Amino acid sequence: MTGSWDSVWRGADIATMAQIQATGAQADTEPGSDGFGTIRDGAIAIRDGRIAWIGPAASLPAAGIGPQTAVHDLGGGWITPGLIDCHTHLVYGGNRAHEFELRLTGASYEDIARAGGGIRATVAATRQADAAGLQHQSEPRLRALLAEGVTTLEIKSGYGLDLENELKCLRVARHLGNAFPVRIRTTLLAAHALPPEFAGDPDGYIDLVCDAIIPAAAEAGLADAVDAFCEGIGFTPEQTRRVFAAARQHGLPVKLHAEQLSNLGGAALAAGFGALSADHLEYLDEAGIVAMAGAGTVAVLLPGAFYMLRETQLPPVDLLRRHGVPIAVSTDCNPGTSPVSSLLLMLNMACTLFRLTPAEALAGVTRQAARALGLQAECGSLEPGKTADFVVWDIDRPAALAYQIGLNPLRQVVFGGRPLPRR
Ligand code: DI6
Ligand code: FE
Repeated sequence: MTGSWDSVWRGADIATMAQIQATGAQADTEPGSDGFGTIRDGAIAIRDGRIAWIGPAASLPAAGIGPQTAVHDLGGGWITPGLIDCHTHLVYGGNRAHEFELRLTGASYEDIARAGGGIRATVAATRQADAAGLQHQSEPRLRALLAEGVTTLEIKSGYGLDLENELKCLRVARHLGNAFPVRIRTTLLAAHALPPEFAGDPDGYIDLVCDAIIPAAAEAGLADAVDAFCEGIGFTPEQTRRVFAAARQHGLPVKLHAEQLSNLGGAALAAGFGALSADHLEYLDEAGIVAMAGAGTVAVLLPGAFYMLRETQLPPVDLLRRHGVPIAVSTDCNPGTSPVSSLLLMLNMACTLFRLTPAEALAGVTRQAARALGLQAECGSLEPGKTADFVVWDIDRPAALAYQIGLNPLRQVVFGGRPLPRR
């Protein structure tokens, strides 16, 4: 090897979360065989912010450790990839605690939306805030996620609903990525709800989205993807198709809020556009699953929204498994249906509510979440060449991350090879 490493971290077990090859026998000592890609008593060597070597500490090539190499002896614990929250609406103004109260006395989410509350209430508060105010209101949510080891995060717009305010939200999201040690991907979700000024004219609003908002966001480099809410209280499949066609014209990949409250065939539509992900999916049917499997579209499950809405229809997890659809898990951090800023809690809920195994749930907030953002070559698992984003936890087995509620066992975050200041 040429030259020495910048740093080495050793003396912890590692859940690499690297993909297991489906074919070929897996020796017990190789990573991957337990679903966590475990390396016992492992070591990670870092150069230029990337993983240069990873394996059992006993096999670490001594030649890589030079006088400049910072060697961190951990003395136990577990290392996982930095967590990835691949579906959030983290940038918004105000809150909807009052609607929470209304829902507890019997009003449904759809009732409140039809009465002008819901998403539109947040739109009013978001439009009212300037960029600095919006950032200020969003920061506590971001800090909470970072405190639990999130190193990559998606943020959607969708509470501006006009050109100026959608771009404002995307700029705030980008700015958060510069101000905090986190990789942020932005998604334009202008087709989230009908703004009041377009009441009765959804097609007119979709014209604005396709002809003005998507082109402007693409031109300004403010969006990494385009999303829509395909639902009875959102937009029709035909309107969604127009949004996707405009995204494609501007070279932007798509994602979709699909089959959350009803089955409109949104997941299959999204798969037809090679979508990165289809999200929610409680009402997804097998035809949609087959389409997703064929397109490599990730199923993003959002147990926080399921829980808050007291939904009873479970996403078809067994069928997703059977068809080999990758499953990710995320907070859906938003003021209405998922006021959640804890990805660790989502690990627990993915297991208790959706019956994911702890290994599937952890893959859902690492490797599969990276895939849902098109970042699988960059992060989401600990392998040579990938960014050195990882977390050291005070746990004795990875399942503990999904097991404990309200206890944060995080010891240390390393982001792009740099250890972040301890809490
Ligand atoms: N589905 C959701 O769960 C969120 N948006 C969406 O399309 C809810 C957003 C909100 O209620 O503010
Ligand atoms: Fe959402």
